[in-house]
Amino acid sequence: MDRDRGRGGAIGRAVRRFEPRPRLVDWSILLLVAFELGSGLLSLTVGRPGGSAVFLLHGVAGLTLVFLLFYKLRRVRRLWDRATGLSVLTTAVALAALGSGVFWVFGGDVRILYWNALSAHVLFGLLLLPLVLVHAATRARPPRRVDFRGRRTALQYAGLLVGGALVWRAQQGVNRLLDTAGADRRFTGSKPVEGASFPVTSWVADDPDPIDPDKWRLRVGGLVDEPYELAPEDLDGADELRALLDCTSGWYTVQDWRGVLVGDLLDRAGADPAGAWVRFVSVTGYRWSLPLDEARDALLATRVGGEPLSHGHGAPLRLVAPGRRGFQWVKWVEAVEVRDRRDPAQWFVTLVSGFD
Ligand code: HEM
Ligand SMILES: Nc1nc2c(c(=O)[nH]1)N[C@H]1C(S)=C(S)[C@@H](COP(=O)(O)O)O[C@H]1N2
Ligand SMILES: [Mo]
Repeated sequence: MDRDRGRGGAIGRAVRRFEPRPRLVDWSILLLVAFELGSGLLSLTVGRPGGSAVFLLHGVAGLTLVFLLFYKLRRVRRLWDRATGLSVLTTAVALAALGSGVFWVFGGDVRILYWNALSAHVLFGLLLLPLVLVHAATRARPPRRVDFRGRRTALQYAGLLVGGALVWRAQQGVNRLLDTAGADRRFTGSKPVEGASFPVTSWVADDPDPIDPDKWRLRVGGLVDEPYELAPEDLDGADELRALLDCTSGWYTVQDWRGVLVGDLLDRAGADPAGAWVRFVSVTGYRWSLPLDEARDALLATRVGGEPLSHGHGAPLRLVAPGRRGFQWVKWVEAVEVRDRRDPAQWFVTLVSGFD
């Protein structure tokens, strides 16, 4: 308080006016960190602009968290005890999560092996919630009725959220003005990769040997009237699709894909009325399912940009699923299965696929 009074001025007054009661600051930080983790993880599944609010809320809540951390840090006393080490670590990881998020948004990146600024951000984000929980368990006091009392608290929070939203808005403007590498991000945060060559992205261990086309067959089956198999030459179709591949590691590319429409493959097998989902399975076990109607419009591609797929991009056959994030575009597909239900195990299977 004395410090602020000394500083006086409009900023000092605004800082004091919007400062919630200390216990509320603490508990709101916990809440916002949980929200960031939830919205961050959810955002990885969003590929269509209809879901862009998830990214907006994630950004606004993250920037609001900056204000709350500011309040929190200016009141911490320099009293060392057994829990101080953890408190310092928690603060460092919180700043790293916020900093790496903002750094990425402004076009920053660093690359170390598989890692980039966005994946570091996700890692810090995952570490943060358990740290904050343990920190809270050692330090926090339950909020009291009086902490919530009054219109003042509601107005303070409204003010802080509006502040977060304004900073978010300003961030967009600054990004555009300075024309940073973050300016042409998609709403998912991914940055463009132009041209015919784009990264090969696979999960850590999902790395099969090149597939011998003479031995490989595509199986179309499940809930169909007549299951059948196709060889590579039967799949070198003329259906074309320009589609955007958006990887959750932060890049996207628009390519012309060529192959066979899944709807045509299914028509040939004859539909069972119970069919509602279509599962695409890789030779590695990696798999993803799409609702039947969406799957019909997806493509199984043998070519990209007029050239046959390379092994890394999924030869002889890979799924092209417009509007879906990259991890759902199964590579090295060997089976298309019509099913009556979704496949919750796919989340787990894709994460561990390739590990023995
Ligand atoms: C697993 C957890 C998380 C994931 C997957 C995730 C994902 C993302 C993504 C994709 C962006 C880029 C959005 C864009 O370009 O507009 C982003 C930005 C950001 N994230 Fe996270 N995040 C996670 C956790 C967190 C946590 C815990 C915090 C806060 C401590 C946080 C704070 C931020 C901030 C401040 C930004 C920048 C927003 C902006 O300036 O517009 N994130 N995050
Ligand atoms: N079988 C299999 N398919 C996969 C993957 C994988 O690891 N295994 N990676 C996915 C991810 S995360 C992305 S972004 C795209 C990348 O496709 P690309 O390597 O052709 O760029 O493939 C997806 N399909
Ligand atoms: Mo990806």
